[in-house]
Amino acid sequence: TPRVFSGIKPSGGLTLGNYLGAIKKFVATQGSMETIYCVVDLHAITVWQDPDDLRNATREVAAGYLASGLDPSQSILFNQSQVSAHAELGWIFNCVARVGWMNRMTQFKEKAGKNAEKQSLGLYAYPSLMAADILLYHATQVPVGEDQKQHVELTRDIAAKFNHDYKVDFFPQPDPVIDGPATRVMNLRDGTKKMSKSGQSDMERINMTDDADTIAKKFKKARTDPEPLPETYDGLAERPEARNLVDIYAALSDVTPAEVVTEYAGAGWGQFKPALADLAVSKLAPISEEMARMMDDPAEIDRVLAEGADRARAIADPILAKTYEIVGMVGR
Ligand code: AQP
Repeated sequence: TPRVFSGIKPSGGLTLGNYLGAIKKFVATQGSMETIYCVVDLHAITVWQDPDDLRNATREVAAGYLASGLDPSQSILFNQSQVSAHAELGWIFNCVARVGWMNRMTQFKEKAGKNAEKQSLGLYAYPSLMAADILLYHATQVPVGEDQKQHVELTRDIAAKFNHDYKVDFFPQPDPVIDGPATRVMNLRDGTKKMSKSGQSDMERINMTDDADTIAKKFKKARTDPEPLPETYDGLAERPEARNLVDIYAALSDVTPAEVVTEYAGAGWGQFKPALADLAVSKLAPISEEMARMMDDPAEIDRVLAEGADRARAIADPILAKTYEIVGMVGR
C-alpha cells in the first residue's frame, strides 16, 4: 500500500486554511492507506517561537488533528523533533540540494520579503528538511495545500539527484495530492493573499478555536465586492474575495463551488455571509469543543505523540541507516 506523509507547523493556532487544505483531507485518507501525520516543530522554529507558545501550539495542532477525527490507531501521529532522523536526513539533503534550487522557492521570497539577509538559515533551507520528512518514510503521497506544491516538487528533485549521484534507486518520487475546492483558502481581508496562522491581523483568518460570535463577526466583516452572487461559477473569475467565500462554503459542505453558486444565484452578501457563518460554526464547533477538552489534559496528548514517535522511528531509523551506508558513513 502507498504511504502518505504530511505535516503542519505549530507556528500558531490552526486556521480554517489548515483545516480545509490539510487536516480534513488527512482524515479522509485514513484507513485506505498507511498514513503518517506530523506536527513539524523543527519547521516552526525557522521563525522565532516563544518556547511556551511553541509547546502550547504543538499540543494544539495535535489536538486539532485528533479532534478532527484522526485516529492514532489508524495513523501515526507524532511531533518531528522526537524522531531525530528527520534532522539527520535533512542535513544530508542540505548537501544534495543546490543553492540555486532554494533561490527559486517562492514561499521563502514571500516570507522574507525585502529582508532576506535577516532571515534564519533554517527558513532558507526549510524545503530540504521537508524533503527529509517525506522521504524518510519513502512516502509517495503528500496531501498539501496549493502553497506547498513547489516544495513537494523540490523533494522529487532531491530524491532524483540523490539516486543519480549515488547510483542507487533508493528514494521514490512523491506526488503532491492537491484536490477539492479549498486548496488555497484566502485571507478574509485581501483575496490575493492566503489565509495564514501568522498573518498580521486576527480578522483576516478563522481560527479553529474561534467561538461562534467571532466566526460570524469575521465573515460579516470579510471583504467582498458590492455585486450579488453570479449565476455561474465562471462569474467569480475576477472576484477573488467572493470566490474565496464560495469555495470555503463548498469545502465545508462537501459540494462543488458550482453547486453553491447555483443554490445562491443572485443572493446578496447579507444573505450569503450569515449562511456561511452558520455552516462554519456547525462544522467547527464540535471540533473546537473537543480540542478544548483535550487541551485540559496535555499529558494525554504528549502520550499519544510519544507513542506515535516510537512507531515513526521504527520505519525511519532503518531508512536513515541505509542512507548513511549509501553515502559512505562508517557505522556499526
Ligand atoms: N490558506 C490555506 N489554504 C489551504 N491550505 C493551507 N495550508 C496552509 N494554509 C493554507 C496547508 O496547511 C498545511 C500545513 O501548513 P503549515 O502549517 O506547514 O505551513 P504554512 O503553509 O506556511 O501555513 P500557514 O498557516 O501559512 O503558517 P505560517 O503563517 O506560520 O507560515 C499545508 O499542507 C498547507 O499547504
